[in-house]
Amino acid sequence: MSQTVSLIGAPTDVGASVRGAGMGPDALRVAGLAQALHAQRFDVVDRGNLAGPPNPWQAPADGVRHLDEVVAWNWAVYGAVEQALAQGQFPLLMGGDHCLAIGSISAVARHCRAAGKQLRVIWLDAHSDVNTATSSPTGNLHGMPVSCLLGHGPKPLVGWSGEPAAITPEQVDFIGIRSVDADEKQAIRDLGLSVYDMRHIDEHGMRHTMTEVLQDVDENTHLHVSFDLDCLDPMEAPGVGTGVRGGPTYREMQLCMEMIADTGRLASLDVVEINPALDVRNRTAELAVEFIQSLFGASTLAR
Ligand code: Z70
Ligand code: MN
Ligand code: MN
Ligand code: MN
Repeated sequence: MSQTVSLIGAPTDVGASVRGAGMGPDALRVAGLAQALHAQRFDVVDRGNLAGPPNPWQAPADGVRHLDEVVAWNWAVYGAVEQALAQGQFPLLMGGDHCLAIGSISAVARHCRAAGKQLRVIWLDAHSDVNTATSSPTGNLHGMPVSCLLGHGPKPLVGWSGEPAAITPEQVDFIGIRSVDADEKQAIRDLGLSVYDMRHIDEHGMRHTMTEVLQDVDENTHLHVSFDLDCLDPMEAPGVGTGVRGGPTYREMQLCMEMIADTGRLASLDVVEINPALDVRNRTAELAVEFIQSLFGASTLAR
């Protein structure tokens, strides 16, 4: 019986610094995501787009922008991911901005606890997304999802997994990081987070980096990948709101995806921060589809 992939669209940019990521789900559909997975012999169910409030485009209140809207969208995401997992399907969240990982990973964490699985999160990003309401220079919640999941975010966004924290610092590894705010640097040290920044990748290579990240993945591991497209170098992926130069190349990212696929333990995925308003002929969404194919086991020589 082949695995069913559940595509969940969350068309919003309420947590972002730039408008446009709300068009991400349709950009992925236009780029042929469902057809690509189907060609790899997966069953694909497109659940369509979730509904939620519009972006009010307000200044921060108590250090965060659009808290009510971010809660509403994440609540919808939480429900859809929970439902897909309960039905034995693979939830693939199509964002939307990265604040949506709060709902997605909270649902995954609850599922893992009930199923006795060991959750591991791989955070592919240019940014470390570990700001809090007090540390954030912008108030944008797409810069805070990791803190929320670790139990340090604004109260309405914490505790959704049924525990005070959805994940512990040991459960997450960051790959490709090259933009970290001053207070985030302190938080990374205080929390002991595993950050494989671009210098690490330059010095040790993607192969060595991913070997280290994946070394204790076993049969009982549920691997969740949270893929922010701005992880890539903007030369490869121009359609993102906050591109930072100096990211992984196409080849490095392909190897990263292939090595994750080789574990056979990938069980849920977020694809976020694609901004079609800033893209060039849907290149970034098409690139995302290629990487997703690799994550799902496509390789040059295997059938
Ligand atoms: C900055 C902040 C961020 C994504 C930008 C930027 C965070 N550290 N995350 N784009 N995906 O505002 O907190
Ligand atoms: Mn991010
Ligand atoms: Mn980012
Ligand atoms: Mn680790």
